[in-house]
Amino acid sequence: RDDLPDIRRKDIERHKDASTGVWMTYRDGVYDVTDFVAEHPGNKKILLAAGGAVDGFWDFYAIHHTPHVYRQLEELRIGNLHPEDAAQTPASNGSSSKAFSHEPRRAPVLQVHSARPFNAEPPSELLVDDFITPTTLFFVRNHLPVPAMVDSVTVDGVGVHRPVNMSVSEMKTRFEVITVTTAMQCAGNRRREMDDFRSVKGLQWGSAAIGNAEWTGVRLSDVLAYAGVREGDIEHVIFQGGDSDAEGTPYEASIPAAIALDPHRDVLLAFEMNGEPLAEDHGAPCRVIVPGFIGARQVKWLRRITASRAVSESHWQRADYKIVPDSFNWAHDDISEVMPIYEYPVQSAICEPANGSSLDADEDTVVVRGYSWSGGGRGILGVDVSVDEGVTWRAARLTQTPQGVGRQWAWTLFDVEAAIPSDRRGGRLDVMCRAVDTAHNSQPGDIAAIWNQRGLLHNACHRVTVHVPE
Ligand code: HEM
Ligand code: MTE
Ligand code: MO
Repeated sequence: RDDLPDIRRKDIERHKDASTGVWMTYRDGVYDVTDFVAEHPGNKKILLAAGGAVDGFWDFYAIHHTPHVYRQLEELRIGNLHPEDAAQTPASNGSSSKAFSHEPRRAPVLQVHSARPFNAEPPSELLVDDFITPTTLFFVRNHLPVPAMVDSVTVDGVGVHRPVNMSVSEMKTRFEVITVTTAMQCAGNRRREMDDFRSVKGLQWGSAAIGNAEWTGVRLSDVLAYAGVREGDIEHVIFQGGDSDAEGTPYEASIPAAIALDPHRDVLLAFEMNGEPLAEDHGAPCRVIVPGFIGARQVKWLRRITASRAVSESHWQRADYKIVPDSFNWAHDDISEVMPIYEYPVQSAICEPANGSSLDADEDTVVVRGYSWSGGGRGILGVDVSVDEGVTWRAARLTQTPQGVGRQWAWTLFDVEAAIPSDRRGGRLDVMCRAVDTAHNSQPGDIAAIWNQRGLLHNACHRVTVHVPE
């Protein structure tokens, strides 16, 4: 960037707090992040690099190595590191290789958003081929490196008069083992579309950060009852993962006690997915499954369960996974006061035809296939598809499995064959879908109504644009 001044390392080192402004470097760029610190999605961690280089930190927090983050960083650029200092900056030291020594092999078909920690989703066309998503196609959302094997789960906290420390094989002998089919969706699913509308911060997920699987395990309510935990004593149940950040802070999340203690909510300590022991990326040997909730509460590599009067103190519970409206001011408003997201609202998306694809030349109809789902155990009543900008809608055929009122945890697949309007020949066709759940909630028509700073819960009406040959 020739238009910007050269800045000496000594000057940068003098800018490490609010009084002087906070500067940092990445490669040979100098950035003023003073105003960005409060809204940084990774919270105050950014200050570890104040007055210095982020390169070494980003070895570990490699989620930053995406075009999306680089673009946001460039907006903060104020200069170039003076060539003499740049020559002396040690390259990144590779300190992360030890932290990432437990990463498993992954299916090459997955589209990778971040290699370290690993975040990937399948091509959405493949998602609708199976009602039960094959494990190798199931999206992976890791905030941190995959940990070394966790060997047991402990239960402690308020009201626990029988402390528990058990391995998976002990769980199997002590409690009833059940299998529950439920979809799991990341709260960031479809974020890329929201970002296209107006920039948001976070991984650029397409529409396949969702999957539907059979989970086998024991009921959390049984385990809590065994430990002596009773409703009324606690408000929340906290789950701690075996994965931790560069400073040793583990992944953690919590759910309301009323959900955790209710056997009808089917909250599981799961050790199998689709009839096989859990894969490493999905939380082996044991993870929490909270049907109808966003993925972030379903803690993988489960190590500790704590009965508590308050929500988890973790970054992911207190500062992330919250709907932050436009008007929220990061410097003055308190993010911990904002309600954490638990249940997912009603969602649907078209997987076939794929956005941007071309239809077959000799067809006069288009087959539209996709998924729909709603959180909180609400089922799907119907999915409609439109090929004329929403003027008329056609009901799709649904594939679903009956699970009982209020416990419709699995997703619903849909398909419909629609006639291609003749005036679309040789041009573009927009295909839209919208679902209605059993509480008669429907999807918002446009993104503007639900846009939020972190790009979460994007469930506005989905649209794909395809090319129609002559
Ligand atoms: C997350 C930007 C520096 C630690 C993020 C995200 C962005 C971002 C956009 C969201 C990423 C996503 O979810 O896709 C920046 C910028 C920086 C910076 C522009 C400028 C210098 C740092 C530093 C650290 C750090 C120095 C650590 C020492 C984190 C962490 C997260 C994060 C822990 C959360 C990751 C997660 O949700 O799993 N940052 N960051 N960041 N950042 Fe930074
Ligand atoms: N549990 C731990 N320990 N660490 C994590 O990073 N990610 C959460 C959740 N559980 C996470 C975790 C998020 S945000 C989601 S969407 C789901 O796991 C994804 O589960 P999957 O990777 O099995 O698809
Ligand atoms: Mo997530």
